[in-house]
Amino acid sequence: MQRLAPALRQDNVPLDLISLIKTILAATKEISFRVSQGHLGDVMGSTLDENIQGEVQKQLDVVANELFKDILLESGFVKAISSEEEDHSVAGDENGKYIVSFDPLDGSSNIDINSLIGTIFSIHEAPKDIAAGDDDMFKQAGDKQVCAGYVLYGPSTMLVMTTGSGTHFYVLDRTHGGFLLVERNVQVPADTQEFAVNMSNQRFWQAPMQNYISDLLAGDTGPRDKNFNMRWIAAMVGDIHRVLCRGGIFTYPADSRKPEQPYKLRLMYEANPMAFLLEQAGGLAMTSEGRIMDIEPNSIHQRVEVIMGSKNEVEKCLSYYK
Ligand code: FBP
Repeated sequence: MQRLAPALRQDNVPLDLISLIKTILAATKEISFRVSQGHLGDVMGSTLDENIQGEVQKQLDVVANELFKDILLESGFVKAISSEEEDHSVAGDENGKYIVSFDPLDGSSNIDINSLIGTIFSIHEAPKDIAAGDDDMFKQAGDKQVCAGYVLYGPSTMLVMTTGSGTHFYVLDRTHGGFLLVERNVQVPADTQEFAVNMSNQRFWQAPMQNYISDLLAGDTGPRDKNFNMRWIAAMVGDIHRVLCRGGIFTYPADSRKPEQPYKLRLMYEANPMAFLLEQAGGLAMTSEGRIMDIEPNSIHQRVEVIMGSKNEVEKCLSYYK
């Protein structure tokens, strides 16, 4: 099996980007070890602090964020980072060629139940005309990402990544400590009979999403004329990984629980990287108004509606909004 660096060179990835990717993966290997320690590692439970999203931070959120931040900022490749756990972007090397947005631990609510969690990252080139400490550097559309991926801390630790030449799967080989390529150019089936949504929010959704999901639930007794199964891992990395493996539709629709905040998932370090991975695997990644990677960000913690996965099923869902 091919190691990471030769696999990336085969995709003509620039050497400094390969070095940055290897730096990111060094942090995820450490996180993978800490996660695998569970109660033995004294990283379970919550801190007394809240992040800028108003979420109580888990100890592992903080540990993972510090690990990631330190390793990236001292690497020399990074002009600045933006994290789910940081109020603002953090300056790195003024001459750094890249900027990195990341969710150090996605699916935090799964930490204490030993369920699936992961790290999500998105890399853009650093604008030369904006200072390292300025959040405006990150206001670049998802379409300008040069690399995106996640590391899933599950029974095996998996890396799923794209640099624009397809989406590839890698597994962490604990014997020599490196990621090995296990599947190149993953393709998402265009059709599916599996959907993922937090059903408990149904009464707060807009009418088109209510109607779409009701028709899925009606199965072969309804207009879709076939039965659908539901899954919800409550960690985007886990739900999207399943979609990449066997197809499906994943959605976190707009809802009226908090009218001032209709969306849950974050554009820069959740929706955009997943969108790049899915599109490179033949899937679609949309809001009810358009393509996620066309969105011009207005803030580093901006939230968006998410409807992504198998191409034909996403198009079917969007037809309810017409
Ligand atoms: P964080 O855990 O990084 O805050 O991510 C948000 C998230 O956990 C997603 O991974 C997941 O898809 C969603 O929230 C789960 O939402 P809910 O709590 O409504 O099930």
